[in-house]
Amino acid sequence: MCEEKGIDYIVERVNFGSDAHFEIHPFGKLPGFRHGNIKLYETVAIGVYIDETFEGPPLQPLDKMARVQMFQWLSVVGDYGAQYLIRELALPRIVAPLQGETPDEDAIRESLPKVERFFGVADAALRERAYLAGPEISLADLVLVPMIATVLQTPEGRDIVPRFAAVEHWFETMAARPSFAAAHPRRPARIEAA
Ligand SMILES: N[C@@H](CCC(=O)N[C@@H](CS)C(=O)NCC(=O)O)C(=O)O
Repeated sequence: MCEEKGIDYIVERVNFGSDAHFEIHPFGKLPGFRHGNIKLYETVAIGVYIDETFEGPPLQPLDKMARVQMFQWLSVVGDYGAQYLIRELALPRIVAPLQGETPDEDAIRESLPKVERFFGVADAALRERAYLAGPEISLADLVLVPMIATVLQTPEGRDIVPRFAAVEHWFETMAARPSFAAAHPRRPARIEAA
Protein backbone atom coordinates (compact mmCIF):
# COMPACT_ATOMS: atom_id res chain seq x y z
CA MET A 1 0.00 0.00 0.00
CA CYS A 2 2.84 2.39 0.84
CA GLU A 3 4.53 1.52 -2.44
CA GLU A 4 1.32 2.20 -4.39
CA LYS A 5 0.88 5.55 -2.64
CA GLY A 6 4.53 6.39 -3.27
CA ILE A 7 5.33 7.16 0.36
CA ASP A 8 8.47 6.49 2.38
CA TYR A 9 8.30 3.79 5.01
CA ILE A 10 10.41 1.58 7.20
CA VAL A 11 9.78 -2.15 7.59
CA GLU A 12 10.76 -3.39 11.03
CA ARG A 13 10.98 -6.96 12.23
CA VAL A 14 9.88 -7.90 15.72
CA ASN A 15 10.55 -11.04 17.69
CA PHE A 16 7.23 -12.80 17.45
CA GLY A 17 5.49 -12.91 20.83
CA SER A 18 7.90 -10.44 22.45
CA ASP A 19 6.78 -7.45 24.52
CA ALA A 20 7.79 -5.20 21.59
CA HIS A 21 5.49 -7.22 19.36
CA PHE A 22 2.50 -6.98 21.69
CA GLU A 23 3.18 -3.28 22.07
CA ILE A 24 2.42 -2.75 18.37
CA HIS A 25 -0.21 -5.50 18.05
CA PRO A 26 -2.15 -6.36 21.23
CA PHE A 27 -3.21 -9.73 19.78
CA GLY A 28 0.32 -10.69 18.78
CA LYS A 29 -0.30 -10.81 15.03
CA LEU A 30 0.98 -8.95 12.00
CA PRO A 31 0.87 -6.33 10.65
CA GLY A 32 1.24 -3.45 13.05
CA PHE A 33 1.73 0.11 11.88
CA ARG A 34 3.12 3.33 13.29
CA HIS A 35 2.98 6.88 11.90
CA GLY A 36 4.13 9.54 14.33
CA ASN A 37 1.95 9.07 17.41
CA ILE A 38 -0.62 6.97 15.56
CA LYS A 39 -0.42 3.22 16.19
CA LEU A 40 -2.68 0.86 14.29
CA TYR A 41 -3.22 -2.83 13.74
CA GLU A 42 -5.60 -4.75 11.40
CA THR A 43 -4.85 -4.61 7.71
CA VAL A 44 -8.05 -2.91 6.59
CA ALA A 45 -7.77 -0.12 9.15
CA ILE A 46 -4.14 0.41 8.21
CA GLY A 47 -5.03 0.51 4.51
CA VAL A 48 -7.78 3.08 4.95
CA TYR A 49 -5.48 5.20 7.12
CA ILE A 50 -2.66 5.12 4.57
CA ASP A 51 -4.98 5.88 1.69
CA GLU A 52 -6.75 8.77 3.36
CA THR A 53 -3.71 10.29 5.07
CA PHE A 54 -1.26 10.53 2.21
CA GLU A 55 -1.21 12.03 -1.24
CA GLY A 56 -0.87 9.65 -4.15
CA PRO A 57 -3.19 7.53 -6.27
CA PRO A 58 -6.47 6.70 -4.47
CA LEU A 59 -6.79 3.11 -3.30
CA GLN A 60 -10.54 3.24 -2.55
CA PRO A 61 -13.28 3.78 -5.14
CA LEU A 62 -15.47 6.86 -4.86
CA ASP A 63 -18.50 5.07 -6.27
CA LYS A 64 -20.59 3.68 -3.41
CA MET A 65 -21.21 0.20 -4.81
CA ALA A 66 -17.57 -0.22 -5.86
CA ARG A 67 -16.52 0.79 -2.33
CA VAL A 68 -18.99 -1.69 -0.86
CA GLN A 69 -17.55 -4.39 -3.13
CA MET A 70 -14.06 -3.46 -1.98
CA PHE A 71 -15.05 -3.97 1.67
CA GLN A 72 -16.85 -7.19 0.76
CA TRP A 73 -13.63 -8.48 -0.82
CA LEU A 74 -11.47 -7.26 2.04
CA SER A 75 -13.66 -9.29 4.36
CA VAL A 76 -13.66 -12.33 2.04
CA VAL A 77 -9.89 -12.22 1.70
CA GLY A 78 -9.29 -11.65 5.42
CA ASP A 79 -11.63 -14.46 6.47
CA TYR A 80 -11.95 -17.16 3.80
CA GLY A 81 -8.76 -16.39 1.88
CA ALA A 82 -6.63 -16.41 5.03
CA GLN A 83 -8.32 -19.59 6.25
CA TYR A 84 -8.40 -21.73 3.10
CA LEU A 85 -5.46 -20.44 1.07
CA ILE A 86 -3.02 -19.73 3.88
CA ARG A 87 -3.87 -21.61 7.08
CA GLU A 88 -5.24 -24.79 5.49
CA LEU A 89 -3.02 -25.05 2.38
CA ALA A 90 0.08 -22.85 2.27
CA LEU A 91 1.17 -23.05 5.91
CA PRO A 92 1.01 -26.87 6.18
CA ARG A 93 2.57 -27.31 2.75
CA ILE A 94 5.35 -24.72 3.07
CA VAL A 95 6.00 -24.06 6.77
CA ALA A 96 5.53 -27.55 8.27
CA PRO A 97 8.47 -29.04 6.30
CA LEU A 98 10.65 -26.07 7.24
CA GLN A 99 9.96 -26.95 10.86
CA GLY A 100 10.88 -30.58 10.28
CA GLU A 101 7.23 -31.69 10.38
CA THR A 102 5.39 -33.88 7.89
CA PRO A 103 2.48 -32.00 6.30
CA ASP A 104 -0.95 -33.44 7.08
CA GLU A 105 -1.81 -34.58 3.56
CA ASP A 106 -5.43 -35.41 4.46
CA ALA A 107 -5.98 -31.89 5.81
CA ILE A 108 -4.38 -30.36 2.73
CA ARG A 109 -6.57 -32.51 0.45
CA GLU A 110 -9.66 -31.40 2.37
CA SER A 111 -8.70 -27.75 1.86
CA LEU A 112 -8.61 -28.01 -1.92
CA PRO A 113 -12.37 -27.80 -2.67
CA LYS A 114 -12.49 -24.67 -0.50
CA VAL A 115 -9.48 -23.20 -2.27
CA GLU A 116 -11.15 -23.94 -5.60
CA ARG A 117 -14.39 -22.33 -4.45
CA PHE A 118 -12.47 -19.23 -3.42
CA PHE A 119 -10.84 -19.01 -6.83
CA GLY A 120 -14.15 -19.67 -8.58
CA VAL A 121 -15.78 -16.74 -6.81
CA ALA A 122 -12.80 -14.46 -7.48
CA ASP A 123 -12.72 -15.58 -11.11
CA ALA A 124 -16.39 -14.71 -11.61
CA ALA A 125 -15.75 -11.21 -10.22
CA LEU A 126 -12.63 -10.70 -12.31
CA ARG A 127 -14.37 -11.79 -15.49
CA GLU A 128 -16.70 -8.82 -14.99
CA ARG A 129 -14.16 -6.17 -14.06
CA ALA A 130 -10.41 -5.60 -14.20
CA TYR A 131 -9.96 -5.45 -10.43
CA LEU A 132 -11.91 -6.85 -7.49
CA ALA A 133 -13.83 -3.64 -6.83
CA GLY A 134 -14.08 -2.16 -10.31
CA PRO A 135 -11.98 -0.78 -13.15
CA GLU A 136 -9.27 0.56 -10.82
CA ILE A 137 -6.97 -1.11 -8.32
CA SER A 138 -8.10 -0.90 -4.68
CA LEU A 139 -7.07 -2.04 -1.21
CA ALA A 140 -8.82 -5.36 -1.90
CA ASP A 141 -6.45 -6.27 -4.74
CA LEU A 142 -3.43 -5.27 -2.68
CA VAL A 143 -4.52 -7.51 0.18
CA LEU A 144 -5.23 -10.53 -2.02
CA VAL A 145 -2.14 -10.46 -4.21
CA PRO A 146 0.39 -11.63 -1.58
CA MET A 147 -1.93 -14.52 -0.69
CA ILE A 148 -2.00 -15.69 -4.31
CA ALA A 149 1.78 -15.32 -4.54
CA THR A 150 2.04 -17.55 -1.47
CA VAL A 151 -0.42 -20.14 -2.79
CA LEU A 152 1.60 -20.28 -6.02
CA GLN A 153 4.52 -21.53 -3.97
CA THR A 154 2.60 -24.78 -3.43
CA PRO A 155 2.23 -27.48 -6.10
CA GLU A 156 -1.52 -27.51 -5.44
CA GLY A 157 -1.72 -23.77 -6.08
CA ARG A 158 0.29 -24.05 -9.28
CA ASP A 159 -2.19 -26.68 -10.44
CA ILE A 160 -5.35 -24.79 -9.41
CA VAL A 161 -4.63 -21.15 -10.32
CA PRO A 162 -4.20 -21.70 -14.11
CA ARG A 163 -7.68 -23.24 -14.17
CA PHE A 164 -9.07 -19.77 -13.36
CA ALA A 165 -8.06 -17.64 -16.33
CA ALA A 166 -9.37 -14.33 -15.00
CA VAL A 167 -7.59 -14.79 -11.67
CA GLU A 168 -4.39 -15.78 -13.45
CA HIS A 169 -4.56 -12.74 -15.73
CA TRP A 170 -5.31 -10.45 -12.78
CA PHE A 171 -2.38 -11.92 -10.84
CA GLU A 172 0.01 -11.39 -13.75
CA THR A 173 -1.16 -7.77 -14.00
CA MET A 174 -0.72 -7.23 -10.26
CA ALA A 175 2.65 -8.97 -10.13
CA ALA A 176 3.92 -6.73 -12.94
CA ARG A 177 3.34 -3.61 -10.83
CA PRO A 178 6.51 -2.14 -9.32
CA SER A 179 4.85 -2.31 -5.87
CA PHE A 180 4.81 -6.11 -6.04
CA ALA A 181 8.56 -6.49 -6.54
CA ALA A 182 9.30 -3.67 -4.09
CA ALA A 183 7.18 -5.20 -1.31
CA HIS A 184 8.17 -8.80 -1.89
CA PRO A 185 8.67 -10.59 1.43
CA ARG A 186 12.17 -11.75 0.52
CA ARG A 187 13.41 -8.20 0.99
CA PRO A 188 15.92 -7.50 3.78
CA ALA A 189 14.64 -7.35 7.34
CA ARG A 190 14.87 -3.61 7.70
CA ILE A 191 14.25 -1.30 4.81
CA GLU A 192 14.61 2.44 4.87
CA ALA A 193 13.25 4.29 1.89
CA ALA A 194 15.46 6.97 0.43
N1 LIG B 1 -7.33 -9.67 10.95
C1 LIG B 1 -5.91 -9.49 10.94
C2 LIG B 1 -5.22 -10.83 10.69
C3 LIG B 1 -3.85 -10.83 11.24
C4 LIG B 1 -3.12 -12.16 10.97
O1 LIG B 1 -3.67 -13.25 11.17
N2 LIG B 1 -1.85 -12.03 10.56
C5 LIG B 1 -1.04 -13.18 10.29
C6 LIG B 1 0.03 -12.85 9.26
S1 LIG B 1 -0.60 -12.14 7.82
C7 LIG B 1 -0.29 -13.58 11.54
O2 LIG B 1 0.09 -12.73 12.30
N3 LIG B 1 -0.07 -14.88 11.70
C8 LIG B 1 0.72 -15.42 12.73
C9 LIG B 1 -0.06 -16.11 13.80
O3 LIG B 1 -1.30 -16.21 13.70
O4 LIG B 1 0.58 -16.56 14.76
C10 LIG B 1 -5.51 -8.43 9.89
O5 LIG B 1 -6.26 -8.27 8.92
O6 LIG B 1 -4.49 -7.78 10.04
